[in-house]
Amino acid sequence: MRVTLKKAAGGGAAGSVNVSFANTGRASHTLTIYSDEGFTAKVPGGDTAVTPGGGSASFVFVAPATATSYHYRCEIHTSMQGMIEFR
Ligand SMILES: [Cu+2]
Repeated sequence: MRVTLKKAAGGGAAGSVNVSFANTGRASHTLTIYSDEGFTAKVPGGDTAVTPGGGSASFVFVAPATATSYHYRCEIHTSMQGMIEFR
C-alpha cells in the first residue's frame, strides 16, 4: 500500500492534513488513525473505511496542536501498523 500525507500550508501546528491511500495489493484494507498507541481513540475523520485491492481513498483530519505521535493500522489486518509523528 502507499500512503501520502500532505499538510496544508499555514494554519499553524493544528492545520489540516490530507491523506491519500492507494491500496496497491489484492486484499481489502483500511487506513485508520488513532491518537494513542493502544488503538482505543480514533481520530475524527481519520478513516478510509474498507478499500478494496486496487482502490484508493482519501480523507482530511486536523493535526494535533502539540508535538505527539498518532498511530494507524488496518482494521482488517490489525498487525499492519504505522506511526505518524508530529513535531
Ligand atoms: Cu488490511
